Amino acid sequence: MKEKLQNLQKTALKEIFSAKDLKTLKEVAVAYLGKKGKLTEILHGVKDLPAESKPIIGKLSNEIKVELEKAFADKNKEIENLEIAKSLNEEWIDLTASGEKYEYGHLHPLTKTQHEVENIFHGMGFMVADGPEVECEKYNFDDLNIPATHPARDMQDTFFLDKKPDVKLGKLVLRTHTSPVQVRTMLKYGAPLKIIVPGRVFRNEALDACHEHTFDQVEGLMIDKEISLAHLKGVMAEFLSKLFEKEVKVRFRPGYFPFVEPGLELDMSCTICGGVGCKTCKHAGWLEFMGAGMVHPNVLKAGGIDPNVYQGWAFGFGLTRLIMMRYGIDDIRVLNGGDLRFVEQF
Ligand code: FA5
Repeated sequence: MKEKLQNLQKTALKEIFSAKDLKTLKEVAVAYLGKKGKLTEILHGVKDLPAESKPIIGKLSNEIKVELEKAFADKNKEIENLEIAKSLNEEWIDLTASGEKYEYGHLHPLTKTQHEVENIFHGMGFMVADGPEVECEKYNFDDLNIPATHPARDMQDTFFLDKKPDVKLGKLVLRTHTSPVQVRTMLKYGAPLKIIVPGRVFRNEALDACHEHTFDQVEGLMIDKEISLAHLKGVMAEFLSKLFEKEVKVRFRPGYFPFVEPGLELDMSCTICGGVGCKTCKHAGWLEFMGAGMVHPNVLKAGGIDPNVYQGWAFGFGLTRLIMMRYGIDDIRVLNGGDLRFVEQF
């Protein structure tokens, strides 16, 4: 009997130590210490043993019972701790981690470049002026010396608003360029004047990769005493070199705009090849950049400035085309197309 008890003790301890989870451990406990457990049955049978072995077996059985109960309790704690550690490991939170990244919106490349353009001109003492997108014929055309016969005043080129024309201001139009802000600011501030005017303009265009009906321009105007085209050349070379972060040269070619005299086209040296000639500049070394010229005396007069005292120059370039050149965009329509896959690249 003693031997049987000792074997039971050995196997019970072995099973307790090798239990991997609480369920198995509980099954082992029931098998030995439960109501019908192996040790319980022996304990119940002690009373029927011969008198001489009763105290010995009774004592031994009780000792084994206490030992097994302690072993169960210890193992139970060990398994519980292991399970807690395991779940902590699985649910572990790194409070120092930087967290989930949120997608923030950002400025459109057009707006970003507009801000850069404004900053550079600000640095050269230019004020940023603004004007209405719904303009009247007087400022968009008449005051700019654009005659009634000019093709821009044709329904096919300009969006006219379906409103009764004003006797003095004429019909309402979506401004076709930023130039109407020239006379508006001359009337408001007088001379001397140094402004740029970034803004949206509209033309009833046949659309293609280079032509939009809605695009952005930047107007420039400098009026003072003894102002010449040399100032324009200096300002534009400085502006373009700052924007492209490399030396950019400029050159003039004759051009015609009714509101300047003489009128000119300004080319910039190709920013890709530096003027040597490449595919982008069609091997010319130069890229067409903008229209400009000395402000026509009639425009100065319309702005209330005496052309015998003051003179100046004006320019207008396409901000949208500048951005295409800057980022190598080959179709203007993607800029205002609203496709996030395009915008997210910037
Ligand atoms: C003008 O609009 C004149 N107001 C510029 C000017 C101002 C000349 C002051 C002299 C003195 P032009 O029509 O060429 O000029 O347009 C100027 C620029 O706008 C062009 O060089 C081009 O870059 C851009 N542009 C013209 N039409 C479109 C269009 N449909 N889509 C995108 N950009 C255009």
